Amino acid sequence: MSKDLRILVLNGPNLQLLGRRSPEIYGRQTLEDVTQLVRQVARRLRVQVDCRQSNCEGELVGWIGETPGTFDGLVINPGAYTHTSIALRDAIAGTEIPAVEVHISNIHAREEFRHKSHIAPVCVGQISGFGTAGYEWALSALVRHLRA
Ligand code: CA2
Repeated sequence: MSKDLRILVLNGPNLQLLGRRSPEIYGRQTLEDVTQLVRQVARRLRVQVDCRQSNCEGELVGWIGETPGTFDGLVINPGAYTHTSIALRDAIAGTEIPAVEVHISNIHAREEFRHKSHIAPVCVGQISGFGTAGYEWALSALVRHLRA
């Protein structure tokens, strides 16, 4: 019996607003709905998940820094820090944790400042534009990568 994989699922700034504002961009599901979806997928895949959200860059960096020995992989929607945070990128690169970046909206089809991700180059891959279903695919893609 293989050991359960432990996956940290991080959501960045303002994602606590999901389902309450801008449904034309982000849909109607709340962050709690996303967390339920991720937990359901985790049960099906037989992995452990810990879902957290923070508006604070330093807190996200701290959580990533604590992953060695505690988590095997990371699913992250860095929110607007995607486009600004070298600190988050360095945290992922520094811990060498296999990570998948997820976005609800298609960042490449939006304003130009959203086209650049500082995070994607240190991730296994990026899923963008499939709504909250992207979290399901990010988790299953990461688990498949970790088990390969
Ligand atoms: O599409 C995504 O998942 C984003 O990461 C969402 C970020 C945005 O800055 C990225 O460019 C793309 C914004 C998260 C804030 O979410 C809100 C939800 C409802 C109402 C207002 C903001």
